[in-house]
Amino acid sequence: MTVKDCKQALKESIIKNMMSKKYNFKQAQFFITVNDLASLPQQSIKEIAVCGRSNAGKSSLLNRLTNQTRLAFTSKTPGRTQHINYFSISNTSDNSAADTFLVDLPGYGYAKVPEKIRAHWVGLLSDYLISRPQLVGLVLIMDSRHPLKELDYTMLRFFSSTGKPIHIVLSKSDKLNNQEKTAVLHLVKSTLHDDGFTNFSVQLFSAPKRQGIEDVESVLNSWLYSESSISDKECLHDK
Ligand SMILES: Nc1nc2c(ncn2[C@@H]2O[C@H](COP(=O)(O)OP(=O)(O)O)[C@@H](O)[C@H]2O)c(=O)[nH]1
Ligand SMILES: [Mg+2]
Repeated sequence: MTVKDCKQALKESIIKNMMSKKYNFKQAQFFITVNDLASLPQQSIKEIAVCGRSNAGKSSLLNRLTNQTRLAFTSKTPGRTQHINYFSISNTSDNSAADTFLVDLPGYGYAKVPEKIRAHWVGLLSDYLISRPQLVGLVLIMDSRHPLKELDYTMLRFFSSTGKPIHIVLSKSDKLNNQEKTAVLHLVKSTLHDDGFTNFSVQLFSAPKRQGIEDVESVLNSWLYSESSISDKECLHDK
């Protein structure tokens, strides 16, 4: 195979992936709830985790992404029920061969939870973020009016040590005017850049206005397909 042929094959495979093998997040199905790290699924199935401070808008984003009302369930004592919810997703139209998990991590930082319990959960979350080989990327949700709180930084630091990508979703963008939207995007990007973070992306999101959902889908798809496409390197080896 010549380099030209290989590049053509690469192009075709990327287009094919984009056209036909998109993950169908709308068909996400509830899989399991776990309360501790020892009970995490054993399967070597790719995972994408979603985390954020309590009230940042995680359930609203997951609802928009998956159309699952079960995800909307909010506890009467938020921040106390600390479950990790697994949802299976697939790139087949009928979800018949689920090969990825969307992992809904517990919200952190809820003020009324005793400090000891909060610290315990931050410890569990960071253990999961650092040591889970199945994890391919982290979606971190922050209220666009209150970005980059201390615990967000804690999560960012732990996860960025793995070298895996982080996608930051700035929620409730409908509460901002255009100038404020531009400003918060710039603030988050430049602050993280100055702090030495590299493998991250940032977007705005509004659940009621349904703005930004395609951007989230396209980032998640790029993570899920990044390993399966042929690389330029392989093409050159094939000369
Ligand atoms: N205006 C607006 N409100 C939102 C948005 N996302 C979430 N909310 C509201 O913020 C509150 C917390 O949202 P929720 O999704 O339950 O947050 P969670 O605790 O992170 O799961 C709820 O009252 C939501 O209706 C958004 O994009 N725009
Ligand atoms: Mg929630």
